Amino acid sequence: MSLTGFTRTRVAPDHALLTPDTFIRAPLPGWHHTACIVHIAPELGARFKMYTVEMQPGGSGEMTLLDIQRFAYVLEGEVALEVDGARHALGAHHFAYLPANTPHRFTAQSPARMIIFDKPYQALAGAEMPGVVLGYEPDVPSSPLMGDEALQVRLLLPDNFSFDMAVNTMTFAPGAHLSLVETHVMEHGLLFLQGGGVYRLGDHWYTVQAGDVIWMASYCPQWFGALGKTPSKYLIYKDVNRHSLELLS
Ligand code: UGY
Ligand code: MN
Repeated sequence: MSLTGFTRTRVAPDHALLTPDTFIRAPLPGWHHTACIVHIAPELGARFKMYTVEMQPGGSGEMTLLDIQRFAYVLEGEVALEVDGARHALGAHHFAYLPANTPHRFTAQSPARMIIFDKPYQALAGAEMPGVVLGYEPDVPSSPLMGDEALQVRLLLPDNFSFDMAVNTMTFAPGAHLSLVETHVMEHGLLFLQGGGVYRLGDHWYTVQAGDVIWMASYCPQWFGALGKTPSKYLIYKDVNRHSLELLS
């Protein structure tokens, strides 16, 4: 309960920091016995949707829209995923990518939380359609970002032109930081998984911590420095591998 009217949440034209004290829960089509917290959406200026689903045991989720691909990352609890006639058990840190127009159903086996990224798929002439991807984040090999061993990146989706989105984790050793103020055409949706530090977004510096969500619009200058004595880690979405000239038509 806020008695002061204070929050770290900030919404600007090219970025947003959304902290858990300001989250609002609501139903969404396709999700049953599930509360949804929409963090990032076209209403904010984004070209994708990022939301948390809080599922009761037996709660379920399906795709109700055409041509929308989905990436789901389990934060907590046990979830069964039925897709292509098979049933998969997903626990914390398991993830699933469902290509557009792939019927599927998530069913919570316990109280469960997942973070979801939904995005219209942009097919590319000459590239194969992507397939279903399932994985467990700790099993994905990591590599240093730009040669910095203190900053490890895991690519959760294959790095090829079939995919028009990437979802990665980035783990910063205490004191590690991005080596430049990145300013790029890709937009981001980010969830802090652990630790915290200082995030520069545009001309603002924010303290951030586990549970926070950040939206970075295309070209939003961005930099992060990790604070504390334990590693900091975030899950980060970006759009990749496509020309954006269709936005002109
Ligand atoms: O992949 C990225 O663009 C990433 N390095 N950005 C970020 O962490 N803000
Ligand atoms: Mn970036």
